[in-house]
Amino acid sequence: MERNANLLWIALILIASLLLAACGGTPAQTPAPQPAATEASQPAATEEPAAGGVEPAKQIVIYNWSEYMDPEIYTLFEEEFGIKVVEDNFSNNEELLAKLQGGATGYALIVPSDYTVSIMIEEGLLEQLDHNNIPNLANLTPTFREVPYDPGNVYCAPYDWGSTGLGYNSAEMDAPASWSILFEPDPEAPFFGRTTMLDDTREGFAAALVYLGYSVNTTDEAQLNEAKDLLIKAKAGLAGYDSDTFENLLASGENLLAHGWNGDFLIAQEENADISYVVPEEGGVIWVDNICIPKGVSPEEKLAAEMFIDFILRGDIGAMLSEFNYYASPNSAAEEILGEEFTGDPAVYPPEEVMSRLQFIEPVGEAESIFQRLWDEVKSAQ
Ligand code: SPD
Repeated sequence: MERNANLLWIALILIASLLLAACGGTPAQTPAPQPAATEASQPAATEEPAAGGVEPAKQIVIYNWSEYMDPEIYTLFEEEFGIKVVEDNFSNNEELLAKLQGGATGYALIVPSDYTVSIMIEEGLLEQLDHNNIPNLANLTPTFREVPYDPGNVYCAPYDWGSTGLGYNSAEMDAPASWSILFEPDPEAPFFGRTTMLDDTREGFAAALVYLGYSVNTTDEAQLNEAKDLLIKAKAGLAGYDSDTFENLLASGENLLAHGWNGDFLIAQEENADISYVVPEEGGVIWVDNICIPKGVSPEEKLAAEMFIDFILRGDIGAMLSEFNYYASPNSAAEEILGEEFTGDPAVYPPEEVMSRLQFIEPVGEAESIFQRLWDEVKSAQ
C-alpha cells in the first residue's frame, strides 16, 4: 500500500470523526442506519432457519486478543441462537498469523489487524463472507465499508479501531512528551525498571522508528538496524515485554509506564484514576482490528461464525463491545447508542492534531523476515 493511500485513509477516518463531532455524536450518514435485526425480530434458537440447507454449528471457537470481548456478548448470543462461543487468546498479529500459516484448525473466527488482513488475503488464509448472512454490515460507517486492505468487506468486518502510545501513572510522573522516555533510559527515573513494551514485532519497531523520524513501514536495513540498536538500549529500563497484562500492571501500581493500546489504558483508568494515555510528540500507530473467518472451517461453523459477526454488528451489541473495551466503533448504529459522551472522548476518538501524527502499519512483503530477525535479536540481547 502506498504512503498516499495511508494518508488518505487517515484523512477518511479523521473526516468521519470530525463529522461525528460536528453532528453532536450523530453519525454522519443519512439516513441513519438501523440495526437490520432487532432482538424482537430475532428468531428463537430452535427456529433458526438453515441457510442453503446448512444448520449452524452448536459451538465455535474465536481466537481473539485478551480483554477484547465482553463475555456477556457470548452469553446473549448463546441465549438467542443456541450457539456457544469459546474464546482463545493471542498476544500479537505475528502469533495469530503463524498459527494460521502452520495450518491450525478449530478456529471459526479470528481478529487480525489491518496489515495482517492484507497478508492473510494474499496468502489465501481467509474465507469470503456471505453477506446474505450478515445484513448488519449495513451498520458500518461508509469509511469502514471501504477499508483499503479489504474494500467492500469481502473477507472481514471491522471490529474496532484505536491507537498505540504510552500509558503512565500521572501521580508518579509527568506526561511523557517524547518516546525518548523509553529510548534514552534514565536509571534515576522513578519508572526505570517499572516499564513495559508491547511484545509485538511491528509495534516495537514502530515506536523506535517514529522516534527516529522514519516511516513505521521502512524496509531500509540501515534504518531498521538503527531502530534495533535503540530497542536494545531501551531494555535497560524495562521490566519486560507484555501485550496482555500491561494495563493491569499499571493499574496495580507495580509499573508506572507502558507502551500499549489506548483502550487498554482506559480500562486501567477504571481501576486506578491516576492512569493516563498519551501519543508522544513524534507520533504513534493507528490501527483497525477486524473479525474474519479463517480458511478451512466447515459450512456449519462458517454459518455460525457469520451469525456471530452479524450479532456484534447490531447497534446495541456493538455499543456493548465499545463500552467494555473502550475502543472506537466502526459501527454508526452503535455510535448512536454510545452517544456524545463516548464518541466525543478524545482518548477514544483522537482529535485532528493527534490523528495527523499517527501512521498505519502496512505489509512490507519480504522485509517481514528482516523485522522478525531483528526483533529476535532485540529479545535475546542481554
Ligand atoms: N486488549 C486488546 C487490544 C487489541 C489491540 N489490537 C491492536 C493491534 C495493533 N497493532
